Amino acid sequence: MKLYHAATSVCSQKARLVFAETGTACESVLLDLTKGEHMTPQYRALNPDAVVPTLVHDGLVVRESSLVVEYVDRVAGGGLMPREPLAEVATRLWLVRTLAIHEAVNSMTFATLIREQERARRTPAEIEAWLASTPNPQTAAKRRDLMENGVESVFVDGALHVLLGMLRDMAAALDAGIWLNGSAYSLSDLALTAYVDRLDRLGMAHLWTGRYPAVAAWLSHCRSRPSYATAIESHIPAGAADAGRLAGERAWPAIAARLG
Ligand SMILES: N[C@@H](CCC(=O)N[C@@H](CS)C(=O)NCC(=O)O)C(=O)O
Repeated sequence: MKLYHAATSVCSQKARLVFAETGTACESVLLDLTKGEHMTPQYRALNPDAVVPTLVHDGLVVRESSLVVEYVDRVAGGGLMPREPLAEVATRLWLVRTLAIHEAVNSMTFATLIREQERARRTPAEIEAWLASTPNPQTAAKRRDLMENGVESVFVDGALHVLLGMLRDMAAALDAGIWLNGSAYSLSDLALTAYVDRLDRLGMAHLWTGRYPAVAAWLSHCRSRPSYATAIESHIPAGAADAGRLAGERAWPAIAARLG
């Protein structure tokens, strides 16, 4: 299997987790998104929207991180997909929901960290040229709004709606055990780790601390698994952690005001 991925992208972290959890070997093709290495014609032939991750196996191209994790687990024997029908459908629902959760986490990252970084390193004209190069015009419009309005963007309100729903439903599921499907770690936990981890790294754990202590405990259980060090922590450059937390902390009062 060959995995095209990027160091700090949340969906790449999610894809790397399944390789670490199942002990599956892969050929790694690390793309630098800041240098536009995902925009080349060669990569866009595999992934027309120019996003990571993409998995290639025996000529099969698998896009969408939820499909990547399900596929790799299945090839490895399916040990992370619950067999019991209710738990299986609950897991599949989380895998589907991560499409919206990804967009929400992406909006929060753009509204804070990426907005600060891009405004510091590019002129307004360069930012517009970068946004215009985004293949999907809807994504470009969303990012333009987030770059202009930061946490005042309507996309932040939409993101908070999705994320509060995720946290509420995670806390309810965690009533039954330390993992989302009870006593066994599964693809549900794997699929959500990178998103909740990113929110914490953006200084946004206020969304659950106090209100949903089970989510905080769940995150520390996920972080204590060896897969977390391999798939997430080891790819985060020194110094990057502080930038995210500081950007999120600066934005938090305005976000809290939107929560009402
Ligand atoms: N729903 C897709 C989302 C993929 C996605 O948006 N990936 C981001 C990184 S997490 C990306 O490649 N962004 C680069 C860009 O949009 O220029 C998935 O889960 O695979």
